[in-house]
Amino acid sequence: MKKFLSEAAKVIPSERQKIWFDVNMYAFIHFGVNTFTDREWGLGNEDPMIFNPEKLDCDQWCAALKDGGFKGMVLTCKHHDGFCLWPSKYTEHSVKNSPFKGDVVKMASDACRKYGLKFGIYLSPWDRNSPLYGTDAYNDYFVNQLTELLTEYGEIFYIFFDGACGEGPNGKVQKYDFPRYIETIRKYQPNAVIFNDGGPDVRWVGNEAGKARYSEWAVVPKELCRFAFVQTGKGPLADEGSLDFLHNTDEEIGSLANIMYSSGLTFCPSEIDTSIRKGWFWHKKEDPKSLETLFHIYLTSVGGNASLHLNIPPTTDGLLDERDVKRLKEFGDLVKKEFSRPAGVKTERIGGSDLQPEYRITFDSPKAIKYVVIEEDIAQGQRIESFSIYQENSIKHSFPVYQGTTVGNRKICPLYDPFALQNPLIASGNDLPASLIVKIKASRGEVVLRKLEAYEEINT
Ligand code: FUL
Repeated sequence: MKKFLSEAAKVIPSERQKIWFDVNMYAFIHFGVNTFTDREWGLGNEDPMIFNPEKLDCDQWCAALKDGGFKGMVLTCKHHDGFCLWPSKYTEHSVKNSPFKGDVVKMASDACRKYGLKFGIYLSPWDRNSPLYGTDAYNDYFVNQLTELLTEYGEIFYIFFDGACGEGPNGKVQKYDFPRYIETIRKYQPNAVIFNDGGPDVRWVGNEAGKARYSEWAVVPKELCRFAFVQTGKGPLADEGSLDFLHNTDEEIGSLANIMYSSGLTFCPSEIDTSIRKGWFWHKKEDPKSLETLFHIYLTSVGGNASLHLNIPPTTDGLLDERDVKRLKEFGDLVKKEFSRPAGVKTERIGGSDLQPEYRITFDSPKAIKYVVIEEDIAQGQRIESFSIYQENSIKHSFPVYQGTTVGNRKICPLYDPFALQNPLIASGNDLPASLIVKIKASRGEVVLRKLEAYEEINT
């Protein structure tokens, strides 16, 4: 057991996963024939003539994303309807036969570079237009299209593979050749992470509603991520049972109880993909989510050892909707403001053991602290299982003001939620703390923190 835990503590990210964790917040752009038919899933028989975004301006997209604090953009180059936003050599079902004519992938990737955003692609394996779908030749067609995107548009940081797999015109279901797709990506864009329901580099959080897990592990059983690189031997109970049931929709994935039954662990963090509106494509009647909802999604995704992939769909004009642009700016401003005043003048380890260290963050005077941010040095592994935060002020308190489980890349602990009532763990009438204690209560190996900071409340 001890040997397995120390192996689990040393499961580490690849270089490309480290880059992806740094990007941490990127936008999804769902755009295509569905924008013009007001649908979410196209049928594959749309006339390319309907695609005509007369005011298309990818600079406008990028400027709004920058205002929102996003560091990358992922474009739906081809959705399930098979319509390509670039003039692919391998099909007529693309922008080249639309009145628009231009190469949207080129315009979007150029704008990203101009604005310092990373560029990524979504290429749907499910293709309701291709006559080849459901045959072996479709995999060649798909790899050819993938190769065009990987070789003609500069650096790609991320590729999203949708798990959806429907019936083709010939009634057959396509068997996707994922190992070949992955090999193609590694060949042309070795730094790009691949998202798929179960990895290899980034996995789906299990819902599209923006809901994060309470305890999110990046170190997970290989049973969940069949293409990911396995870094440990089997768990102590692997021969006594199995993890056949494991799916992304489970609440418990990397927990101690589960990993004991695993035949090996891998590093595969999760992404929270959700839309700023109800749908993925633009529909005039839909409004953006509230600032409160978006901010909570931020706190639990970026602040919950995952990344946030937020969809903002362009309109039929080819511009981001002004309602969304306004919301993005409010969101970016709020995130900036909430984390603009670090309060600690001294952060030190004050005791405990390597597995249960205790830290103190001291302020120059008593302060109203709104958030504590804890980061593990994820490059060395994810280890913390649980922790508590205590206030130090004139009264001696032995109860915590915050209790958490996993940490990983970044844990944002809101002591006072800006949209909620009083934190029930903080008794009203307490005087403000002059310092905080962070106590790690359980971990799988020596705790190595990259950051420990408290942020003061800002009232203006
Ligand atoms: C899903 C798709 O079916 C949706 O249309 C959307 O693209 C979402 C991101 O993934 O599986």
